[in-house]
Amino acid sequence: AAPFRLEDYRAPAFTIDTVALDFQLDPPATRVTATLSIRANTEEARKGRLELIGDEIVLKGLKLDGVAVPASHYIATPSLLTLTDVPKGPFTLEIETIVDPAANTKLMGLYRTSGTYCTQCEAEGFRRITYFLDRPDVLAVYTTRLEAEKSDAPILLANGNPVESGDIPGTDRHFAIWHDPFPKPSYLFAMVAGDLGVITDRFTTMSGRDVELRIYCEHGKEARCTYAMDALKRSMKWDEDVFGLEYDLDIFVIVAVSDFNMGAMENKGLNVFNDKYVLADPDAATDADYANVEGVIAHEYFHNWTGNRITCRDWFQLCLKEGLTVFRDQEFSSDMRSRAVKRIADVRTLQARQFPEDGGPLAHPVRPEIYHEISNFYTPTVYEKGAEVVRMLKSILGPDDFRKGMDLYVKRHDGDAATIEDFLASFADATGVDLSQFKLWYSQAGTPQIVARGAYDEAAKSYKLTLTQSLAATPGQSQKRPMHMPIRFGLIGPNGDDMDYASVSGGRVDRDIIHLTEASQTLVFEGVGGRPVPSLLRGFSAPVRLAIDISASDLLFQARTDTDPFNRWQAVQTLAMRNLVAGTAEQIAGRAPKVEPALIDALGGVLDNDTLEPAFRAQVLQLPSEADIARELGQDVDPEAIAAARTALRLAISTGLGDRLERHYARLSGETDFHPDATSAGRRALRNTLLDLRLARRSPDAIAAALTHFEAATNMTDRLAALATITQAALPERRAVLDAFHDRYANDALVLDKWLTLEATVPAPDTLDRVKALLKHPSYSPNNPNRVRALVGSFAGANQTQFNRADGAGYDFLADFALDLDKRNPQTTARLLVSFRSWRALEPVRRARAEAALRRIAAAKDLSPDTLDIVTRTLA
Ligand code: HT7
Ligand code: ZN
Repeated sequence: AAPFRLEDYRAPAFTIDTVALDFQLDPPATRVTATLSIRANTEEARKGRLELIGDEIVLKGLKLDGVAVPASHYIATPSLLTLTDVPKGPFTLEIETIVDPAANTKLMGLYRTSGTYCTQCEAEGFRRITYFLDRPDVLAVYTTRLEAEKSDAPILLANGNPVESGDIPGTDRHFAIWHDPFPKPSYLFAMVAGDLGVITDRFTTMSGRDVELRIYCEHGKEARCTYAMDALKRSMKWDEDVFGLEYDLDIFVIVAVSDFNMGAMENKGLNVFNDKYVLADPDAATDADYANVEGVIAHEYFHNWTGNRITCRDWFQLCLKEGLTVFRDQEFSSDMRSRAVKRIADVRTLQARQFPEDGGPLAHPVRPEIYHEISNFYTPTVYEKGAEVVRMLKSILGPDDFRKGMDLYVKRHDGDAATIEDFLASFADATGVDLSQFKLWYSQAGTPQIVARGAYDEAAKSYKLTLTQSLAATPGQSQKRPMHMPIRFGLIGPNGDDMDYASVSGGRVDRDIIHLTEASQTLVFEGVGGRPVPSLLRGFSAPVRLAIDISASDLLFQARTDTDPFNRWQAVQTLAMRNLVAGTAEQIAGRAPKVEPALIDALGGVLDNDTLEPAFRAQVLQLPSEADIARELGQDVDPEAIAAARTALRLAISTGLGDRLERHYARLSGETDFHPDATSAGRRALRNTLLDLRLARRSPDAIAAALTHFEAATNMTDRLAALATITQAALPERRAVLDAFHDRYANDALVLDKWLTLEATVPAPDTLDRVKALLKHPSYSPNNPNRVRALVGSFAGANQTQFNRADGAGYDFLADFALDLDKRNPQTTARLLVSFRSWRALEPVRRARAEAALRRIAAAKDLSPDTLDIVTRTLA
């Protein structure tokens, strides 16, 4: 099929003002009646041809202004309804369709999950419910009537406010009517019907309106929803305090379901969540789970303004809502927790997920300009890099002007389907700042590289800093232009404080921001009292790779003194990465690895520094992952050599830090009460990191400590950390602990996902066979995306050595699995295959085997558009 192109955008020919939906719910045959009030917008449209999009639906009836449309006036296929003779003036179209929720394994449109009816309409699911102008710039006011058997679905929910409900006399059916007064695109439509448990609360908005809050879940899991409810109320308050944005309906409903393709969905007034982002209690959820629940609840809630009240004109503008909303949820979590630790975690995720995308065949701009299948563009680039672009905008403008721009954006575009141009114009107009060069961040794919070179002139007391930016070619983009990058910086003086300087020339510097706008710029700082250690890209102020010629001793100094905690962490990571890259080369050459003493000193200094928060110390002590090292190497990647180098360095660090690990571990032990707050979580994180480092020695006492840690754990964070340590070390004891864990949580699917992930990520040669065996395990379910991602997704995405087995068996397994799953759930299949994205960077033997597996998939008949798109682009 032909691709969609941004340049081809045309405004819709018809407007749909209101939509009345009636659902007669029945598992294999739900009857949907959609009554649309429609009017033509253009002369062309007034000629009478109307095309409405469908997907796998069956038309049962069609009336125009109450009269059945003659067969000669329309053509209906499962994917298109064409009316050839609609009136010039406004008219009403009534469309009756039949859909089969029980057979819907794609989880798009109307489907069943654990006996509950549920919808997912973003991006193109509404067309699986009824024929429609299923595009985000068609905004309508929806009224939804649901009718179902009372015993099957006692709860009937839809967008907006409840209007009416009651029994259908003489039957065992009942109904509910919901009305959403805010015009919205079809992708924000939702309904849920089922037998569910609920918790309720209330929130009073800043203007004094009372809002009812409800969270629905499977019966028996209500107590696990209280943290999500708390996070929701904090999100509502934060959006008022920080952005002045208030909730607008009388009720806000969240429903947790167990079958869901993504994390959650921001449907107006009726958010539907993957239950893993709602349910949390200390016995079943880790600290990371709590943080995720908080972040995803906030993200979906924040969409109410950035996404719903202001939506996207077309799907090319996806980052308009997603990048901005990720930025907002990251800021919220930073305010709720430790800003520094959150920033490090977010940058780690960005580098692990987005950088490889930007550096491989699937690279695309934050605002793509072409796509075949939009569901493949819910990517780390659109989401996480999109958030980085908003963060850079804030750095360039400063917080006050950023807020002015946001206020103007909301004021101007409330009720609109907007574009990136609209967004940037709001900031430019509110502040007078020219953002035309900055806009390149939305159109140029790839991760820029900045090379920094500094020289101090003792006699002149001046410091010269040359910054050079470059951006490699990416698919479809061979020429790139220099971008506007905010480089947050400091010049660290001999006592560790940032030094003052008298003046600077060679570029614009505002407070602590260098505005890098040229391909190369040399800034000269005059009146600098001594040789500085440059601290560049503080807080990771731009999503770039920074190459800087800095000595190990300066990095050690920076790790000890930098006033920017992010760059303290970065200094240690840089030291570690240099060791790991060198260590990998030694492994390949068969030489013994050498360890940089400055790294052990830096780690020890951070470990012993009680003024630093434990969560931060834990982050510093965690080495770059095997995937990070592979990315840094960029070519001829040998995952076995990388893993061996990393193991050797961990051993050297563990030995180098010696009994300090035990001492700090003991100091942190003894807490039995569980609180999910960031401070308590930080102490657990540090203790668990220390346990893991101890086990790098594989000494009998370290093994015993890990087993005791597992047995004595009073919460899931500690229990899982011990289990991960034991399994990652591939200890023979792992089978017994994994089995014990499984048996303890045999009835808890979300916890069993953790178990499946641990099984799939053991770095041992028998893991692939174990994964294959687990596909038949009763705790695994082939149609549930969480189970699939936990087992197969973790194997392919997080087990570097075993997925990338030299014999290619890991690749063959994923190919076979994908070909089978593609028949049932194309979206989940396409996402799994992203694990192949860096195949070209592998050493030749593995590269050839990965390519053969990809080609086998590409050659298969009847591939879904989703899978075909990913495989084709990966091979291009
Ligand atoms: N806006 C939501 C996107 C989403 C989605 C997209 C494609 C297929 C299934 C989906 N479920 C949810 C999620 C979000 O960013 O908030
Ligand atoms: Zn989102």
